[in-house]
Amino acid sequence: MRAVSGLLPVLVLVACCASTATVSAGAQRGEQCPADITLDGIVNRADLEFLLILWNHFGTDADINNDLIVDVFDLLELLASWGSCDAP
Ligand SMILES: [Ca+2]
Repeated sequence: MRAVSGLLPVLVLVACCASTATVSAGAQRGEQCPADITLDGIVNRADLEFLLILWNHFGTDADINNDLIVDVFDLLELLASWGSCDAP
């Protein structure tokens, strides 16, 4: 039960935001800021939405670490990069 309740915030976020996000398979990630999936110069909620929508998918733009699957390691990298791509 504890594991299920831990996933609840993630599931709620996906449910709430999946309809408003758009997925562009052709977008290229910035080399300076690979977690900036949406290429807007900042790693934020929009990037998190893309990652969660594409969770467990292969060969997508949300595969930040290029290991061919979107998983917890991509999420951790995104969270570590949170904020402006120009920040030191
Ligand atoms: Ca990955």
